[in-house]
Amino acid sequence: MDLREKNIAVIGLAKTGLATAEFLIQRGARVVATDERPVSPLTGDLGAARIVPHDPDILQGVELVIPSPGVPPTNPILMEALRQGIPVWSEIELASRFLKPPMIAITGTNGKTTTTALIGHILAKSGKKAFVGGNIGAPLIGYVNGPQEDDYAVVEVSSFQLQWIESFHPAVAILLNVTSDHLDYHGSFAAYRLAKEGLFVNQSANDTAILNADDPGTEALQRRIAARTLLFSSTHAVAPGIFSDECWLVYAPSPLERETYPLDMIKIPGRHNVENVMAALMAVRNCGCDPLGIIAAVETFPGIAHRIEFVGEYRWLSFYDDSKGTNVDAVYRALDTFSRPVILLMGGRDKEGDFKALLPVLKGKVKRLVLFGEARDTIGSIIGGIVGTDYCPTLQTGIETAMAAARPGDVILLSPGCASFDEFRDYKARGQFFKDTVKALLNF
Ligand code: UMA
Repeated sequence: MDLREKNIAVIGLAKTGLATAEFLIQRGARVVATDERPVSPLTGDLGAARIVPHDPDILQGVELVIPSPGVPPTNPILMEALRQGIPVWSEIELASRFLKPPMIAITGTNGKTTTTALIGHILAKSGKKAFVGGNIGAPLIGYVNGPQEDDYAVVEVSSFQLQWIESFHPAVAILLNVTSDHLDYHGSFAAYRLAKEGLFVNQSANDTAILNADDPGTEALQRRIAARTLLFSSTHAVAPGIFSDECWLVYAPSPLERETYPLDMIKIPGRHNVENVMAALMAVRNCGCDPLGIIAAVETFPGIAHRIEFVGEYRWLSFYDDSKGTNVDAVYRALDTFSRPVILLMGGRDKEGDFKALLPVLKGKVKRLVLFGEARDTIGSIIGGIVGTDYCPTLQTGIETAMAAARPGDVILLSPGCASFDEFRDYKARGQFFKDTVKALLNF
């Protein structure tokens, strides 16, 4: 694809937008760039991009628009571009047109960062070179701007990125699960699911689709996709695919092949992580990694930060940081991993979460519910009072309240079920604040 002299608008100038503008400039495109926040002058090659107001008028003469993932479809520039029939592509759509290594793409409401990191970890331990990026951190567009010397590109993709694709085409595509999230962006659960399912639309019979047999939408999806499908299930036997029984993962890619893997190779907690490992395992078997190497790699996978991460123990109290749990299903899964009484810290900025879905687990698992931040009253109006509930303006006061209520043997879990933006830059900053505050309060 020749980008020379093409007029392209880049909307949003954080990680993705800056990397996109840099790529486009190096390919000879004429770039106008805009952000709703004031932007400091761009330096180096990026200085060639013209910073313009955040206004639909910038679209005059523009042939392609690249919005950052965080730019919602209701953004006036995007709406005007669509009205005028100007193509809108996400950065992954653009990047995929220049990508050389085969792509393993991972999406899902929960578990996609863990699964992406795990696939990268197994490939590396198996002696294969892999780029690991996308929604997990390094934008794919930055990678295609470099030498691309890896055997595989392992790419976490979000529904925001999938919203604006045309020809995006992974060789291996994984959909881990779909539960309610980002309804404020997509408008409905159906639209959210549709965006996620975009992962498979350009696949052919030579590609592989890895699907969760326990997800209610999978059967219908399977009928619509052209790729060879492998299933995973943590509840029943499936074929072709992988399932878990009491002690083993049983992988049967065809009627004549069967491999078993010990369940206790998985050190990261929870049934959801068994599912993540099953999906990752099929992807890396597809890349030729051998079973013994896979077992050794899974055994040494430490998990990812801010995902049910053990912070420390003090006077028989255990602290866990699940700041990455930004939707209701993630909270459900986090609670499911504990057998001890939990004091749950939930709150932040609501994304129209379906909080009542927590009702079945609250009574059995949660000893006290500490709601904090902007969404505290909204959450409280739905699930407050089922167990003892506190309302705190900030995470700091929430932590202090949780500590005051705790007794030896309790778990204090931050699993917010909401976005962090009411108080923090992102979920990482929120998780780090939790860890630092807990450590300071306890004088670790
Ligand atoms: N902006 C506008 N106009 C708007 C809205 C935003 O100009 O109408 C501007 C903001 O002022 C800001 C920029 O756009 O300067 C922000 O863009 P962004 O939110 O897309 O930020 P990036 O730094 O580019 O990060 C994005 C992903 N962010 C989101 O999806 C919200 C990062 O995922 C991703 O790691 C990064 O690209 C690299 O691929 C974060 C995330 O929260 C971790 N993802 C969601 C999730 O995992 O649930 C999907």
